[in-house]
Amino acid sequence: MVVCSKPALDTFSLINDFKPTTFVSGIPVIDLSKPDAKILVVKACEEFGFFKVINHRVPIEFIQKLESEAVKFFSLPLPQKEEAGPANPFGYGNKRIGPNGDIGWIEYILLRSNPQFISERSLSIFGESPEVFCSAANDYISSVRMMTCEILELLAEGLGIEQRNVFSKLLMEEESDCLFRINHYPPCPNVQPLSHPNIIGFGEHTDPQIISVLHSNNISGLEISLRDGTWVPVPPDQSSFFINVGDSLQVLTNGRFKSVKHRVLTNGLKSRVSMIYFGGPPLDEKIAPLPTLIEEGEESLYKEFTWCEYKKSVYKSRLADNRLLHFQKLRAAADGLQSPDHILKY
Ligand code: GA4
Repeated sequence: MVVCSKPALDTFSLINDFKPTTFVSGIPVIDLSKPDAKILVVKACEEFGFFKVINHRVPIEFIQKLESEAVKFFSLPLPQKEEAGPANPFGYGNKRIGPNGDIGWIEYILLRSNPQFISERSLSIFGESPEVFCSAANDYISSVRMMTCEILELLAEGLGIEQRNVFSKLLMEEESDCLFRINHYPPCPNVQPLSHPNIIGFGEHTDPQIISVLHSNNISGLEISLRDGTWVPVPPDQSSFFINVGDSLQVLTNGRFKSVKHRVLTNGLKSRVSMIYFGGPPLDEKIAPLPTLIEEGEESLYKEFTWCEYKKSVYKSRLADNRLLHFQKLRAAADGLQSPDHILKY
């Protein structure tokens, strides 16, 4: 069982290590139209678990349409937004993230990404005219899903795996458990550089799925954690997508790819809107290191689990918990086979 790392908080999470970070733009940028993309994506997943993609072929109109629908929704009066139903886990959420006391300066819509679910929930989100939101969300999601599968196939190729769709098929199955989240980080009135510099929008965490694909408007706030624990701000770029390796891909690659820890800081003046597609496998899918990725003399670092088992433990955890710890083989932890921030920090 996963044990909560901290008692439930009624206040906003605070960042203990706040210090002004310098502008760093060393984040890998992958041009999906270039032949070296498959090599570079593997490198980025190994070094950062994170990269930005350009030339992604997701139509800009799809992005703009859905973002403007989202802005319309978030501008509604609170009681109307609440009619979308509380996010437990799907629906409209305000400040509360997940079921275990995490809180952020955020409101959001969390949905399953399949068209039928989107269509049912569009009714409660946009009661009067759900069609526009529904078609905007479905166009966006299907196009982003195609790009995600292309990236997963590049990763398989780059890793030298014969079965090109070994990862992408997990997202293509009808039973795949993919989610879609639209976050709105309103300007945070309390942020005054000297008094309260550190109220957070979305606390540090890794994503449990295989891969996450994020688009945001041009407002900063997203940060990723490097292997040495340094937080690096990700300069926003609304013409690109940002890709996160999730816990499940870390396991499938036996720790070769790193599930990236990330967080979102608040902005004192401007609203940030982000849209994230989470690529998850079917509930009964077994998650374990791919045998072709276990080199001679190497062992599997993780116990096999189904996505359903992992999800159950995820929903018992707090955002900042290291959820993979419970699925790691003891030897792996004892031998320090993984980077110390995976084993020792929690
Ligand atoms: C993090 C990634 C996705 O946003 C999410 C989140 C989920 C939720 O908001 O309901 C969780 C979080 C996320 C991991 C730990 C649990 C569950 C909130 C939380 C405290 C939708 C997901 O799949 O896991």
